[in-house]
Amino acid sequence: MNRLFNCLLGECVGTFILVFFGCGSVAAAVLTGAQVGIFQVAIVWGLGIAIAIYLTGSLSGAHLNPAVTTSLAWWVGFPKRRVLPYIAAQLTGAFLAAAVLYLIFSGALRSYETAHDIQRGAPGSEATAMVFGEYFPNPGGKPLDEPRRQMMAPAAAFGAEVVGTAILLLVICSVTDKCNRSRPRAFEPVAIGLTVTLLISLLGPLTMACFNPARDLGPRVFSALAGWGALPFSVNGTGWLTVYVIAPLLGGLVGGGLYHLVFREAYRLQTRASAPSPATIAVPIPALKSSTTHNPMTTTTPIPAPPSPPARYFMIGGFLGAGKTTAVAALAQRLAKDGMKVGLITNDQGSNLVDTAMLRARGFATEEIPGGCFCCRFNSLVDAAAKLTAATRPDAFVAEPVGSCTDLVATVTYPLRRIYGDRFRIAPLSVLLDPIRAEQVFGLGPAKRFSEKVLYIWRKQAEEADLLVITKTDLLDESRLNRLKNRLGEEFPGKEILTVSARTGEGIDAWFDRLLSGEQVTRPVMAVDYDVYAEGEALLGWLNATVQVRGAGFDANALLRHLAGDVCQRLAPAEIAHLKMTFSPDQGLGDIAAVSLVRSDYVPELSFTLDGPADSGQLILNLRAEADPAELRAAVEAALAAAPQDVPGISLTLDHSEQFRPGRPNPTHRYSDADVAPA
Ligand SMILES: Nc1nc2c(ncn2[C@@H]2O[C@H](COP(=O)(O)OP(=O)(O)O)[C@@H](O)[C@H]2O)c(=O)[nH]1
Ligand SMILES: [Mg+2]
Repeated sequence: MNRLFNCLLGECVGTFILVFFGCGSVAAAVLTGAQVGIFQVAIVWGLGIAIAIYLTGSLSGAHLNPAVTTSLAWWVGFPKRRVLPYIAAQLTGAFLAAAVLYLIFSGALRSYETAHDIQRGAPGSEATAMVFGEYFPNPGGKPLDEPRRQMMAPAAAFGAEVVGTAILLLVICSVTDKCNRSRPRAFEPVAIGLTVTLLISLLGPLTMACFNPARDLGPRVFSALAGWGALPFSVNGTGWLTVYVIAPLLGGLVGGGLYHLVFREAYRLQTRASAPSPATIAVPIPALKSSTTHNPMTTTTPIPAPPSPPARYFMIGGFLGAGKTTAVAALAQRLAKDGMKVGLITNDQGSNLVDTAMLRARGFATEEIPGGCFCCRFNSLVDAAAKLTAATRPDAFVAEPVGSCTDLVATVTYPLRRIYGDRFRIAPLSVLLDPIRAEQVFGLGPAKRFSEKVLYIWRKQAEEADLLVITKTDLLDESRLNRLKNRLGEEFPGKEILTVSARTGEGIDAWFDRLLSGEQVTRPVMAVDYDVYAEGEALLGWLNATVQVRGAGFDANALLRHLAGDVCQRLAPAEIAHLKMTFSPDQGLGDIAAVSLVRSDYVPELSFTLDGPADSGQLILNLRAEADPAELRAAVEAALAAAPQDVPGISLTLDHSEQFRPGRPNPTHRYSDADVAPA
């Protein structure tokens, strides 16, 4: 109830501000000559709309217009039961703004009427009634005579309002879509306001440019009560209904439909980068001297013609929960800021990745490789790069391998260099370390929580790093950080160690500068005991699930945090390596909530939050822990069943769930020292 009240307050106050500035600028222009020309009125309207959206966007979503509300309900799933309350609030806000303007301008109105011999309510008094409702053609402060009426047929006025509102809705939906990579982010309200400015500049002289039934009907009704009587409903016949109510509603549906059926998919395609390549060529892969496993002499993997210069290829490795996805997003942002187009590649043993959802929600072109690690799905990795190239021709790829994967140099980066050296410039391999987990491994902090075979993978990851990057340094004081650095120096002599915090930004630039300035240097291939590696991976249970959530105005942020804590408790004493969840509301335009838990003795942290309440949506859950997959499933099912007790009014349906232990790693290629000897 409280949330609905906030929404209605937002709509009422927002529409009040919009009409106050908008009709206020018309009143000032007509009655006092304050604004010279249509553009000055239009820019005040536009800025007024932007301010109204900034003020109320987080309360109600700032529809401020029945055409927006009905279009979102029709196309985007805005709850239908909220449509009428929203419209009522908008009409109330518009009516109140008209009343306040009337009080402020009543003296000016009277003087103007006296000076121009206008009798309020009599024919010709549309000259002043236009301060409130709208008329076609624009009276411009004068009675509408017959020759002027001839210039604007009702059908043309209807068409102008449909087209104007359609453009407005298309812009609103597109600039607020998180997958539209050229959206103006913090300036979304300004872009929407300026669109109205442009539309008024063009169509204002004709229909007065309504595009919003509340903006017209609220003040029109007020003017009828304030002395203009029946005139506001008779000057244009039934135009008050057809041109100023029906046409904007229709235009809203058309614009929303254009976005939903064409633009929305196009933005997602761009982000998914799954467009087929029109210009791909088949490249033979040369014979390899792989020391293990199958070695196809040729592949039909289509590789797009090489970009020039070769694309940069960054791989950000590290154990589960080390901070890889966070770093990948930060690196992608930095590369984009440097003017590069970026393609991201995520990877998992299963499907339905939280990481992919999070990176796409940030608007990055992201390709997901499910069903196995990069090393075992080398051709899929190359395919993913090809798809991204076909869609957006990135200058740089950033790949995040599975957090339980090691031996990436011998199985991924060296083969990439050897086979596709003309297409990729491979950056040094970064391996990220969560400092608290690292302290545990070295006995510097709380007791070890994983079995030795799992920690074998952790150590091998660190051993093969070109750059060892201690993340989350905001969690440690300087002395603990120095102690950890010294210990890492002893364990991995000669290794370049960097320290960063994505949260505070400390060290990030230095790391990225290092990545951008260097290329991977060939070193002897690391020895790996694949039996121990396989046993370590198999100790980790893996669960990926999707869940449908329904309710009425529930707090999705609280739901995620609660579920994460509950799953963790139910799994104890098994150690969680990473539990992450996203919630994507059905009625949203790309916003998501996300939570992450990286150790059983820690707290679930929200990395994305939803501003408002949700009614329904999809939850993606990824859980990796040292436990039997059946136990993971039982803990998740029990937590889902118990959730409605803590978040009343919701129902959760497990749509899909896969739980397993990763199979034995079986790399497509594995290079030996002989393969990588300098040419
Ligand atoms: N305190 C802190 N937390 C971080 C930092 N970077 C990432 N995290 C958190 O660590 C958790 C795991 O991060 P994520 O990037 O998903 O790790 P991944 O599993 O290696 O991809 C999330 O809750 C992040 O918000 C950081 O610099 N400081
Ligand atoms: Mg990740």
